[in-house]
Amino acid sequence: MMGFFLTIEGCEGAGKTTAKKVVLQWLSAVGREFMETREPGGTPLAEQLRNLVLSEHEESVTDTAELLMVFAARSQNLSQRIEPALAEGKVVVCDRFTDATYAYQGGGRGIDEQRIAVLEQLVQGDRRPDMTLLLDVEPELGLARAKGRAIEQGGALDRIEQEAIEFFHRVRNVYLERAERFPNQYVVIDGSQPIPEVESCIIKALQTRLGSQ
Ligand code: T5A
Repeated sequence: MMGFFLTIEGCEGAGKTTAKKVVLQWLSAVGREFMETREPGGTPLAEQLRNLVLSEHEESVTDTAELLMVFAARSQNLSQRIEPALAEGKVVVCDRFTDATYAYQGGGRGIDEQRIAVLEQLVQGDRRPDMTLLLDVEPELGLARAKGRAIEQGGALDRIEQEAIEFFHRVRNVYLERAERFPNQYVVIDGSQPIPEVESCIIKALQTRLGSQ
């Protein structure tokens, strides 16, 4: 069986974690082997890089340093976990991938798309997601949810979550532009719907793309 690379994307609080659970349950129910991971992260070293990206520092973090850290983490995750799992024919379910880099470092920070594309090619070669579930919500709603969850868990917002609302509007716009540009890859799901409706959209998309494999 061929491996399948599925990524889940969206702004803060769009419902990715909720979506991931539905995907994993569906894969178990149909008996498909899977491996789950997230970015930045997925390996011990990549998780350390994640902490560096998301935590606050006394010195300011340059946009280029942030970009390189997410790609350094990605290189580790690809070589240690993603490529081996795909080679074994598994479905890889990854919470965010390079589309997040285009959205956050490209849209949010304003780094030129061509510069990101150079690193994408260097780190990934021709590897691209087979399918991306984009949970789309207005940033105001997503951030309110993320804040609600942070309060519930007694945590604080991370370095990126503290950006101004305009940052997240730019992030969202890039995601939606990419969804239009790559219609075979993207499935856009309205993440502002109640959870049961979001779940049934996800299951429909999985049946369409993976049901016959
Ligand atoms: N990043 C990442 C980059 O800058 N560049 C990169 O290349 C990469 C890979 C990673 C951060 O790193 C950045 C982007 C991010 O800022 P993360 O943990 O992946 O962080 O992302 P977050 O967006 O912070 O993840 P969250 O956990 O906040 O959001 P989720 O997973 O989308 O939201 P979820 O499912 O936990 O839901 C949040 C709350 O809303 C409720 C849930 O119950 C939960 O309480 N909820 C709903 N409520 C009502 N209706 C619905 N439909 C709901 N769906 C969820």
